[in-house]
Amino acid sequence: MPPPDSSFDVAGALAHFRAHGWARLGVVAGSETLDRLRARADDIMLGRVVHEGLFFQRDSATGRYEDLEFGRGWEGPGLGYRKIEKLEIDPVFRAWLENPAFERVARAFIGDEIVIYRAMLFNKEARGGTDLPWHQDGGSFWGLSRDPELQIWTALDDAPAEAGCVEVVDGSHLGGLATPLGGTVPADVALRAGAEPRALPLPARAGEALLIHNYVWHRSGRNATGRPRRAFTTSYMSAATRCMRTRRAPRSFLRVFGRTALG
Ligand SMILES: O=C(O)CCC(=O)C(=O)O
Repeated sequence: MPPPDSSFDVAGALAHFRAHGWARLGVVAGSETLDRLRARADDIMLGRVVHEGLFFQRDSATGRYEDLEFGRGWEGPGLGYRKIEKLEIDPVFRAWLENPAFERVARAFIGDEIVIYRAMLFNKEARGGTDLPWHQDGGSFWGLSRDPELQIWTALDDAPAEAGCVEVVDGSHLGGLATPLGGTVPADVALRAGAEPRALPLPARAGEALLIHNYVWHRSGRNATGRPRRAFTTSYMSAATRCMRTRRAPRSFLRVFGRTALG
């Protein structure tokens, strides 16, 4: 399952990532790995593999982000789930997010003590899925002592522009948060920044990984290919990061990659 970790230009990818807010790591997953991850994604959506504690959200009926429903969890077998979170619970996805290529990137960017904030599937089913507007992954909504920066996104299927590939506003991470809350970039802010004409599509082949800065404005459209477009992403951060929420017990975060740095 693990990709050959020596074949990636980690320094080059991280230099691009720092400057642009995103970078291509290259093809990290071969066909066997992809088959295993895709099958696992479908088994989880179809209820053939069940884990206590996964977070599910179905696509909206209209494909519009504004029409999404919240708090409903798993709603029965089907492939129309927009996202599934807490996939670190699942051994197949857990093994993937700890693969040696990602370990090299995370150690080079973060250091030796690494935890994850989240590990999730972004799914756009063959019938179209849901639009995801410009957003940033951080801010007070995330409730952390400092915002994470490094997300590694793996295409489980080909994700050309027509499938709703990830799009970014190149370099927008350098401007910090659009709002203190983080999350969706308000429409007027996006308009003033000229986000639409600056939108840079990042089509990806199945197996390819992208580094996505938490603060880079990113979005994805609906899938018009008639084929599923699944992607798995993990947010890595320093183990020094603390959960600041007070209304419930603070979260503790899963440590990854063990404690010993790769030689
Ligand atoms: O894959 C997608 O459509 C969205 C990706 C994304 O928003 C993320 O990885 O944070």
